[in-house]
Amino acid sequence: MRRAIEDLFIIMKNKRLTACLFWTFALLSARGEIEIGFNVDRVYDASGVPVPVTGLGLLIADTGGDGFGSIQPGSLAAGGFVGSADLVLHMADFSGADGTTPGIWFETAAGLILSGAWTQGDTLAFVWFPTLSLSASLASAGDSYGRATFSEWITPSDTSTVVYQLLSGTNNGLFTPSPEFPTLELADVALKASLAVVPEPSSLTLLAGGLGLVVALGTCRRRRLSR
Ligand SMILES: [Ca+2]
Repeated sequence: MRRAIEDLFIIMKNKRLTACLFWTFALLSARGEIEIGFNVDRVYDASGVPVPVTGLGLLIADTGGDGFGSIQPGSLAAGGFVGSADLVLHMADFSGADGTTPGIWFETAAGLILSGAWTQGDTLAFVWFPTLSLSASLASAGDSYGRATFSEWITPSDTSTVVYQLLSGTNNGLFTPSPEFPTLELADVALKASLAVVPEPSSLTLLAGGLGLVVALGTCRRRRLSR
């Protein structure tokens, strides 16, 4: 009888362990990884020269739901934020395709997990910094960059894989539009790095304060002269 009771306890214990393992596995599966492939066939620097293979490309997500904000000075890194709460999902240089042809960014952001403010449906954008590199990824005021976004580039659901594309009218021919891979095709002029890193708000305040002082001094001088 005692042996039978002991056996029963062991069976119950094993069942609890099995149930525990099941729920742990279920929870891990629910937080599945996302994979985003991103193909860029040709983007340019501010003057229209294709981005060198050392240039920096970033895949970012609009986690704040307020669009993509102006980038301020600071170090760029995957997992960090730029603009207006825009999460950097992936960062790489332009050497991922053949390593020699400028302008091509061919990357897969794998192992991403939705967390914090980053949720399914958040719009994605591709950002490129022609003059920065992986070894010099500190954005300074005045650095030029480009940004492209498309309503069909959205954060997919858990455990899904997507591929998005950005093409130019005179691309390198490596990628072509495909219904499988939501593709934004733009004219070359729209693919130039025509934006610039803006000074930090504190510098702007100082600048505004400085301008105010200059105006005030000018007014005082005019008043003295008119007396
Ligand atoms: Ca935002």
